[in-house]
Amino acid sequence: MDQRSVSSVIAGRPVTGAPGGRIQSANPARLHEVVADVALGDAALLVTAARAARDAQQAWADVPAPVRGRAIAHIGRLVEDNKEALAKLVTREIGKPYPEALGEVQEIIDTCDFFLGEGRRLYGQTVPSEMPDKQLFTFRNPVGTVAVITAGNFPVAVPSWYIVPALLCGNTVVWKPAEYSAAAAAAMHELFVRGGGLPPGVFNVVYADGPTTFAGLEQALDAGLIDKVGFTGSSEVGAAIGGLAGRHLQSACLELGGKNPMVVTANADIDLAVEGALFGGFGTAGQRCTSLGTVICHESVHDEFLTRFAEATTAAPVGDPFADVLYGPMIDIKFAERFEQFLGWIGPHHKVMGSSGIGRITAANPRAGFAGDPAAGIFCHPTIVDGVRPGDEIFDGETFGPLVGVTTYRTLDQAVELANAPGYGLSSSIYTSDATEAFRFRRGVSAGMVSVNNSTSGAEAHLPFGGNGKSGNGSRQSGQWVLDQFTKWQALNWDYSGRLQKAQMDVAELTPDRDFRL
Ligand code: UN1
Repeated sequence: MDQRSVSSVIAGRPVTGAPGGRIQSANPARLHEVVADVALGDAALLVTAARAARDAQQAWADVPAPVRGRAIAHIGRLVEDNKEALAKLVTREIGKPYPEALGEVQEIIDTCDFFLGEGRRLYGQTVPSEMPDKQLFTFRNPVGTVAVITAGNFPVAVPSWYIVPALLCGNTVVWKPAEYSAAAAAAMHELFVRGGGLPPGVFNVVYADGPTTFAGLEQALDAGLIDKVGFTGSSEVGAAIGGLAGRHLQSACLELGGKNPMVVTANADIDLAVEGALFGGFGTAGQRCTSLGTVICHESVHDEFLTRFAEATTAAPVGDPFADVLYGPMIDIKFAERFEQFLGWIGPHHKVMGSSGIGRITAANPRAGFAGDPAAGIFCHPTIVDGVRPGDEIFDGETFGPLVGVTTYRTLDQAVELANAPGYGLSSSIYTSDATEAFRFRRGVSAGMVSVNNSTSGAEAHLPFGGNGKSGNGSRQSGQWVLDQFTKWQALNWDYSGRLQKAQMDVAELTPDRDFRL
């Protein structure tokens, strides 16, 4: 299998040397297979990249928006022409099952499809003035230079949610992808630069570890080289990045963790709910920010749901992500190690189901029907934990990995309270055949995204994506809503009366007859 050599690219030139050291990005399904040898940068390199982006920004903003839209169109086409190759690389590097990886690449194409037309819109408004011979207008201006820092569970789709609209709006970009998905990142970067014919400095990529990135970002912000930060990752790091941006009077675009609830009501279609819980909870080995956290089941259907959910989970194929499986490996060893800690939260009052073991799947701790050799990679058993309740770490905290909690409720108000209790607010779902329940849940739940009779994951690429509470600061990505992240409104008033007309003062007023009564 081919092994790539990956290094940062700044102002169109690959960076030589590795001031931050070198790491190897391995295939998590076959750890002996190195996918990329990655040269990491240091904080100074991030600052250099920000300066290159700053230098290129004005000329990029001067390219007419419809022309930038055409660049996005060409990027989308080139990604489409390379869909299988990029998806294969995603599967090899982070272990996402191949059909899901194809879906991930499709999400880039969909994002380009949406924004190619935005180049010909990017509408401002004409607004009437309160005075004659005066006209008001609004314009969307690019924010300037954008730093995008992304996780590796969606190594190409989620970055495109930032990068495509940022470029379209006339910003230049420094992208810091996850180190463990560097090969997929490098491929995407090349497709974007070549496909879009992007001038040097418009789209830069820097590989670096987390602390180095934070230090470099701080220096770049201090130097006035970055105008906007986009970050997808943990709530903890998101809070630190949000704080850093805030100190520079900026608001970051944050897409953070989730503890996404699924309510199964008394009148739910149980088969559908089980299917949704299986995909939402264990698809991508539970490593989506939208993955199902806790099933909140009406007490009258709890036993039936749990039995069927456990059966379906026990029977689900796990293993080689190129085989026909529900899920493959953990995306990186650090996620497997953290997942084992989450499993330590299981207490004596919990009932564990879903597999023949818990934790790492090995020859000594096997999983029936496993596809491939578990010892070759980092695979974990799916785990259902029944009887979770507020105050349990496993109920309150995000458990990134193949783990789903189950609890019960009696009234819909209780279900909403349980759904909101962990304090996250990314995605949520309700299975019901009662429209009133669906709308009451929508109104009460704190999540930015709500599914009815659908799982918590699998949002379409042109609806607002984002969360509240510990899941984000209310920023939204995708569709028209993300334009407010990457543009600043400018208001223009133009007085052609030839005299100074003072707002609020030199305004004509018609005389109403306030004493009139019928
Ligand atoms: C993420 O896990 O960061 O809605 C994003 C979904 C995907 C995106 C997930 N379209 O599950």
